[in-house]
Amino acid sequence: MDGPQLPGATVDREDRIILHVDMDCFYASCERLREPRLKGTPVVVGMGYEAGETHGAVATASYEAREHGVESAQAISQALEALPRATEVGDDYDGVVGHYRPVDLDFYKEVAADVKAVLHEHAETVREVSIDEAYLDVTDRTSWQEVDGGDRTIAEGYGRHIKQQIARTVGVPASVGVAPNMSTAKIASDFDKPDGLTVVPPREVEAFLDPLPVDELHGVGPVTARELRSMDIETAGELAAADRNELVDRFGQRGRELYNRARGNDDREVTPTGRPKSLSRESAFTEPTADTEAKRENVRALAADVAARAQSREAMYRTIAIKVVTPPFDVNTRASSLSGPVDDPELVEDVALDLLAEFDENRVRKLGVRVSNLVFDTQDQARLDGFETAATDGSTTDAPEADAPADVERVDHGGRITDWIDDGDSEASLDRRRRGQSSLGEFE
Ligand code: TTP
Ligand code: MG
Repeated sequence: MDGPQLPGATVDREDRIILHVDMDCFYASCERLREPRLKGTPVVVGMGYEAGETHGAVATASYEAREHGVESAQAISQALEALPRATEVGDDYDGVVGHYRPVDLDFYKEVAADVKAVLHEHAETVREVSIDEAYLDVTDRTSWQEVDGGDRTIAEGYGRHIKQQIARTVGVPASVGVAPNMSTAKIASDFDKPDGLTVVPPREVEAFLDPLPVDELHGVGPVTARELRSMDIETAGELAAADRNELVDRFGQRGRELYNRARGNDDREVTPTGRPKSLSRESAFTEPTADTEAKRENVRALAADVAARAQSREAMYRTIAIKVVTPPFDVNTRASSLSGPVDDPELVEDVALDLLAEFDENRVRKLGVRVSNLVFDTQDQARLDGFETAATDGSTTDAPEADAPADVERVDHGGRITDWIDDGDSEASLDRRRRGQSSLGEFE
């Protein structure tokens, strides 16, 4: 939209204002909060690390430490080679030293809670994705209206204000991205780290994404990036200009998703934390199998798992669905909707097995079970926009969630170590599950 926009006015979807906040070298920034002398110095926070020891892995490093090659998931022993410990060098050492600290998650959670409090003050809807990351829908609070002769938007001022509030009241730096959709906002927050503020108004989305390497798009890991490169697709612009059918042939449903993301099309709504639209679990066979009993056994286990999770979250569901991936990557979803919400593990199993019967003859590489149209209590009915049709062939039609994992991408994430906290459904936890158990994950 080019014209002025009043805050609170009805907006087109592409005129939404989504803000993504990602704290800078978060654990290290927390350490600086209680030890201000560490400001401006190389700080390394180690998981499984103890003072004076060499074991453990780097959870995060301050940007000053990163300049010396220290990075997340590196062994502490390796980090120490690049950056000796401040306490261990002699008086005559004139090189750069690092300050090493063990992870203190309880303290970081307290700081994160203070940050989240600021975020909740500034948006009706906040989706907390991990300890240091959140999406805010601030459409009603600000506007894409241009100011300063068109140099800036009011939304930019709002983004800056939120950053400053975090810095003033909590004392830790954040990077903020503001854009009309979630995936662009996330790329924007990462664009100018640390202490960054990148604003991408609706009409600039295409130009902003165009030169970015494909790896910077959400859901593109090293494997996908390599495959895209083999198709001569290096940048988001090239992906956006690619033949969509060719991408779908190659990557299945994900091809369509990648194509859309590269064009800045992302309709996902910011859904508040703790209220998932669906709960699901999926599991891959090592080798595709046509063995009916193996498939049924798998679905029984997935159904039990999903039903138990729904119970633990006190969620009832109105729709039960399965996903069946047949070689090479054909994603079939089948769903059955009930007349009212239930909490009934047996029913989940029965319905899932019924839906599976259609695929008795098929070789299957992956199976999933999902419950959706969730109702958390009698007062609070979840949005009824999950996929609900009885047969959605070859494509999932539901709106993906904030943290919707890309299919096939599960094992395509390297380098992360595992001990961080989140709300259980976050990208971080999905990444972790992908790494630890490449055959078990969630599907949305
Ligand atoms: P990130 O936001 O990925 O990293 P960061 O905040 O340290 O740095 P950046 O400025 O690039 O955003 O992760 C947030 C915190 O999660 C991080 O401070 C430490 C923790 N973490 C781990 O414990 N293990 C990991 O492998 C990573 C990547 C992060
Ligand atoms: Mg961060």
